[in-house]
Amino acid sequence: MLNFAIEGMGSLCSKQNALSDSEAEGIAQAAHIERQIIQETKAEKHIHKLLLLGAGESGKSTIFKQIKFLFQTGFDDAELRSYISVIHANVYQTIKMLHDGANELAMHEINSLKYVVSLENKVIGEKLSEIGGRLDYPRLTKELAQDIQNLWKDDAIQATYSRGNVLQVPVCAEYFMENLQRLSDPNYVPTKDDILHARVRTSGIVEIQFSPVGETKRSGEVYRLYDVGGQRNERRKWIHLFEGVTAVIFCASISDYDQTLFEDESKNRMMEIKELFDWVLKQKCFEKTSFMLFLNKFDIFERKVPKVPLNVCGWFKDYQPMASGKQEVEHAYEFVKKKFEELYFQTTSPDRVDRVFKVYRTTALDQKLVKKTFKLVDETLRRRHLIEAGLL
Ligand SMILES: Nc1nc2c(ncn2[C@@H]2O[C@H](COP(=O)(O)OP(=O)(O)O)[C@@H](O)[C@H]2O)c(=O)[nH]1
Ligand SMILES: [Mg+2]
Repeated sequence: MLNFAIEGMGSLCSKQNALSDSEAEGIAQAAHIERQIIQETKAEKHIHKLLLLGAGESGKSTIFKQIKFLFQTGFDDAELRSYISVIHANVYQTIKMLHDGANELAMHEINSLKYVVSLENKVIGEKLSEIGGRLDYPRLTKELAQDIQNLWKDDAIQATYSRGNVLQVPVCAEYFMENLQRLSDPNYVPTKDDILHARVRTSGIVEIQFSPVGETKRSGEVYRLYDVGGQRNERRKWIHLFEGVTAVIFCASISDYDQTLFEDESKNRMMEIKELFDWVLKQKCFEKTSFMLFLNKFDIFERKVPKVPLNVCGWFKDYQPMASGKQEVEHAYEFVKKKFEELYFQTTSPDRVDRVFKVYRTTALDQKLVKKTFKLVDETLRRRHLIEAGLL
């Protein structure tokens, strides 16, 4: 409309030659702004909106960081350094959790002696527990790192760590505990792996725009990926993002089948994931949205399956172990995958072509795998785009 009006005025001007310089300048400016809006709207249409959804600690932010490393500029020096305090906080919180957890188990468990911290580490433990409870943590000095390392190696703490599923010990615990000397170096700068392991509970919404880089050229598609907080109190913020979404990347941490929720310790995490996935699938806004299901934390799943039977989780209670070793892991994985597929096909009939559903086995820490997975996601979405446009 505005375009038409401006053009019309333009021809009128040339005929009558009656506009002042400032009026002409105003008109030219309006036309410029209008052209920009049209261009931007066109460009926006090319941008596919991708939403990372899933429960807390499912790996959403790790995938988001990987995208930043893989298809964007990565983290500059200041950003890397901003993770020092996060990583040190992870260390302090972990050691406090293990120390206090050991005390708790020593008091209430039948076989309680193995959770009693040795005499030589008792004082250190109390000191570290006090530090871990502060709002502000001190710098991680070499001396403190040594204390933490000594306590970490205590048999009682190790016994407690093996009960991590009931204590909410973060999955990054072991990684950081094994790197304490490096983390406490006065010139320490976090590495890529440190950043990927660092755990911050996301609050609010962050976004990143990217285009997956092909082997030789850039993909034509541009994606805008949104990361959100996963805990229950964060989920009401999600709704604002639900319009016009090309695909939801739903992260499900499949190693959580024997764990309870951070925000409600009476609830099994896998049951929460099931309900959440079902709820997301049923959202009206997502009727034509594709679903990329990332069955994440496969590395932990693989280590857990031989030790903890899948049927400890109510959703998997009909699971029958079949083999041992690698074969059993595959069997268990296929079972879990099938459960998610069944859930999907309860809400979406298999003959529906307006919604694409793909399942990927992921370990969000594995950069090569994430890159490969995103290329597959990109291919699927591009194909879908062409079909929609009637070109395939
Ligand atoms: N071992 C392992 N750890 C993972 C994986 N994905 C995420 N993590 C870790 O799990 C923790 C929570 O991940 P995060 O991405 O913050 O979860 P979010 O709450 O969904 O954003 C972080 O410490 C990550 O490093 C994975 O596939 N394997
Ligand atoms: Mg997060």
